[in-house]
Amino acid sequence: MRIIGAPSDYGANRRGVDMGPSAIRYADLAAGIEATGASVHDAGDLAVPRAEERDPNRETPSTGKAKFLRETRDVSRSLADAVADALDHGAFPLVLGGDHSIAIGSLAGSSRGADVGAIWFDAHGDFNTPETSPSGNVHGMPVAAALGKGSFADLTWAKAPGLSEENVVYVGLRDIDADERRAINESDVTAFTMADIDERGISAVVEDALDVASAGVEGIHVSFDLDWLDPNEAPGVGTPVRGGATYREAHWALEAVAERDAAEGILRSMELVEVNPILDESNRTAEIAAELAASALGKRTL
Ligand code: 5AB
Ligand code: MN
Ligand code: MN
Ligand code: MN
Repeated sequence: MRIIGAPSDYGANRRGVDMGPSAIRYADLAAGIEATGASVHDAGDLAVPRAEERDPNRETPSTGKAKFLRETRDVSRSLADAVADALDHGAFPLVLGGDHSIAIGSLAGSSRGADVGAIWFDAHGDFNTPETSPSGNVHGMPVAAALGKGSFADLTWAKAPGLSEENVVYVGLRDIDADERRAINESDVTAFTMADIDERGISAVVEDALDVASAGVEGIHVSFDLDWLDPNEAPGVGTPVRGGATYREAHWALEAVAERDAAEGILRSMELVEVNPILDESNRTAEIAAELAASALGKRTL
């Protein structure tokens, strides 16, 4: 497997998330994955310019109020190439963010020349477009971008070639904007909220999510925003929302992904995003991210 760092914070409204890849590596990411029997090659970080040197509002007519869209495009393009290159060499791409805007690149790379599904573990829907976004922050837009919604339809780098709505599944939503809710409900994506987990349990929900994401495609991309967890577990995130997944629910979810992968070979690529070491407590959130990667890649208790 190949680790790819994407230290971009252009999609978030605050600095710090650019240090996520370092913090997750520092939390013994590679050793934890090697303990599963996988060999690890760390490809280092993509080159990302410093946000202080850039103007967030250098807009063009097509970018609307999306901030740093040009920088996001550049990072997304190089990340898409890095993910596609790993897959071409038979290596599993594990992408470390960075804010969630990097998922535009991961999805574009993972679905280059292949039909893929996606499971989105997140408090948020990330389904805004430059037209609907209340913040202008692109980390609230990557699902819409990858599906070619709104003005992203004109931006060829944003659309993930082999991704279709029918194979996109959310797990654990709990904070959606008004226009975003309308768009999700009108789309063909499948959305499980925290209330679904409360009612049915994490196990039933994740099994359903795996069925939907993997139906008729070559593999799935797992996009994991650490703010899916409850902020008491994972405080080092920029947009915390109460009422999130527990530590065990998060591990169980990714253990279920690993189990399905062992049976059907469906896991194609993964990313861990939104770890902000400035807001964290003793690197706790980065440690959880590193542990979760090992769970997804088949770490076993017995
Ligand atoms: B994250 C919000 N919906 O669009 C927006 O952390 C928050 O990648 C987006 O899920 C949160 O700005 C983005 C209010
Ligand atoms: Mn997100
Ligand atoms: Mn989120
Ligand atoms: Mn966030």
